[in-house]
Amino acid sequence: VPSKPAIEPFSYVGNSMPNSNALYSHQIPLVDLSKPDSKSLIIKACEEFGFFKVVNHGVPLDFISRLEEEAVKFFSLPLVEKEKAGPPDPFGYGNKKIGWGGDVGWVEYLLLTTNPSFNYRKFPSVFSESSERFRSALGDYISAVRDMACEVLESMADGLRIQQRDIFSKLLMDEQSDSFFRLNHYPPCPELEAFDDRNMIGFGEHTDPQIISVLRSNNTSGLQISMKDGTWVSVPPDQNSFFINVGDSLQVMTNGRFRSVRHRVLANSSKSRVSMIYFGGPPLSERIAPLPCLMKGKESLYKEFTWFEYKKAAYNSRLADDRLEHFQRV
Ligand code: GA4
Repeated sequence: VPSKPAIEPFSYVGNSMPNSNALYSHQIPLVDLSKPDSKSLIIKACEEFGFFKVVNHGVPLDFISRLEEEAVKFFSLPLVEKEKAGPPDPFGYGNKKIGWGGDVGWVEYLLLTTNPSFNYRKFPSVFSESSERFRSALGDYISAVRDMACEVLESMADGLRIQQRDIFSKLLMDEQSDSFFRLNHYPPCPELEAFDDRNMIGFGEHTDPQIISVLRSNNTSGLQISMKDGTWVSVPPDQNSFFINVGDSLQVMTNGRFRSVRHRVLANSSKSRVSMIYFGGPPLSERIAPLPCLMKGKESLYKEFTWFEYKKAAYNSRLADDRLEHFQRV
């Protein structure tokens, strides 16, 4: 009889092993950005899943491996060193605690803004003179991934037949854009080996509040997305590709045509997972509402809000909450 798990305060979830209910990668929409059919595939994926994988993304693999190397170096530091960059307020180093509502996960992370000067001033222990490598790896990676996210957003605008191609991408390119960057480390959780019917939450289920998120991980599994009917699907990891999430703000701007995808990460019993995510958000003062050109006589499903108002509400919520509920028209 297996004894009680050693780690208590964390939530275990049902009996779906990371791969027991896996759909294979061909069931996760795959978009080749170099192909002419990419626009229509992106639209279909955003409507059905709010999620897809991209290849031929144009981000140099060298940018990815340099940043991963620096991230691994950072997470290998003694805890006291990492804690010099914490707690996250919301930026900084965090361990197990996520947000301010009591959520926990089997994860440690570094949450940053995409504004480099802020990061360097605030976290001298991370971005010291001697770690010029970390600074430059981060700068190169973020600007390449932001460009790719903008290309994807412009394909979305084209696919939706919106005249102004940069209607979404201009929000990420704005100097005042409130975009975040996150490095996550999910350590292996050996206690899980004793059970073949248990999982531990690495990062609890949630939707991303922003417009678009671009995720890349090493070759360790763990990410799952929720289908419309609520079933969880494991996403096979692919370290050379990116995964795109539709965020709540894009769901609102498309008046619900695109779906903000619910997702979560399960801990692995033997392998570390390292992920890096760019969250493309609008300026704080930006008004978020369904685009009139997408309404065509339809009612707006949402009340208008500023990104600042939405974020304020988000930080008072629990990870799993439906944050759009308050902004829905009844
Ligand atoms: C989810 C998406 C991003 O990781 C994040 C998260 C943020 C945090 O970790 O501080 C939040 C979460 C995320 C949504 C609800 C609030 C805020 C934790 C939390 C409980 C950086 C973001 O923007 O929203």
